[in-house]
Amino acid sequence: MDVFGHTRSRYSGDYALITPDTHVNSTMVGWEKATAVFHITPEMGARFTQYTATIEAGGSSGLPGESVQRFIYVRSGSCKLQLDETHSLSVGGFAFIPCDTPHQISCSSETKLVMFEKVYNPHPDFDDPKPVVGDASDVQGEAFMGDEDAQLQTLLPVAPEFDMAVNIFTYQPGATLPQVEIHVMEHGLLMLAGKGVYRLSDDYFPVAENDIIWMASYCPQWFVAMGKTPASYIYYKDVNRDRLTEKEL
Ligand code: UGY
Ligand code: MN
Repeated sequence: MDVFGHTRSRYSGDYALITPDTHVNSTMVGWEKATAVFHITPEMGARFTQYTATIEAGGSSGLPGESVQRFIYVRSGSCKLQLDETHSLSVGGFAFIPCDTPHQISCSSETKLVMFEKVYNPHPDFDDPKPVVGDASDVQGEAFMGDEDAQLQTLLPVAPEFDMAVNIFTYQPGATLPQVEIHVMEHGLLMLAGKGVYRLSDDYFPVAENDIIWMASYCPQWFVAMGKTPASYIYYKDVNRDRLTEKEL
C-alpha cells in the first residue's frame, strides 16, 4: 500500500528540510514562461531567498527588487545571460549579479536555475562588488581544514565588498564536517549529488540529491557523507558585515 500523508520535509524554527515531494510552484511577475518554487524566504525567518526557477523554451527572467543582488547556478539545461555582454551558461555555470544591474536570462530549452538573492548591505570602506560569471568545473577545490576528502570550492571572490558567499562542498563517502558548527552566518543549501546524514539542531536526517536545507543563525549543524559515491552540496552564507549595523530586512 502507498504511504500517504507523510513527508521527510520539516520546518522547525531554526531549520527547514525541504524535499522535492512538497514543492509548490509560484508564478513570477516580470518573468516569461517561467515558474518558481520559493524554498527559503523571510516568511520563514531567513534574511535571503533561495528558489528554483524553471524557465521553458523561449522564456526569460525578470529583474529582482531594488537593492537585491542575485546569484544563479544552472542545475539543468542551459541559458544565455545578457549582462555586460552575452554569456552562455550550461550545467554548473554560475553568475553573481550585483544589485540594480540590468540583465536578462533567456532559455531555448527547459532550464532549472538555483537562485540565491539577498538585499545588498554596502560597506562604507569598499566599492560595490562587480559581476562574476564562471563555471564550477573551473573552480579549484581546497581541502577543508586539511581534509582532502572534504573539498570546498568558493565560487565568489573572498573579498570584503561581497556580503554573501556561495560554495560547493564535495565529500567522499565517510567524510564529515570536522565539527558540529554553530555560527552567526545562515545557510541555504541544495544537495547536488549523493547522500548522507545532516544534523540540524538536535535532529539527524537522511538527505539525498535535490533535498534543500535552511539553517538559521546559530543552528547546530553537521554532515556525514554516506553511500558509494561522493556527496556534494551548493550553499549560501552571509559574510563580512558588522552584526550591529547590518540592515534589517
Ligand atoms: O561554510 C560553512 O559554514 C560550512 N562549513 N557549513 C556547512 O557546510 N554546513
Ligand atoms: Mn556552516
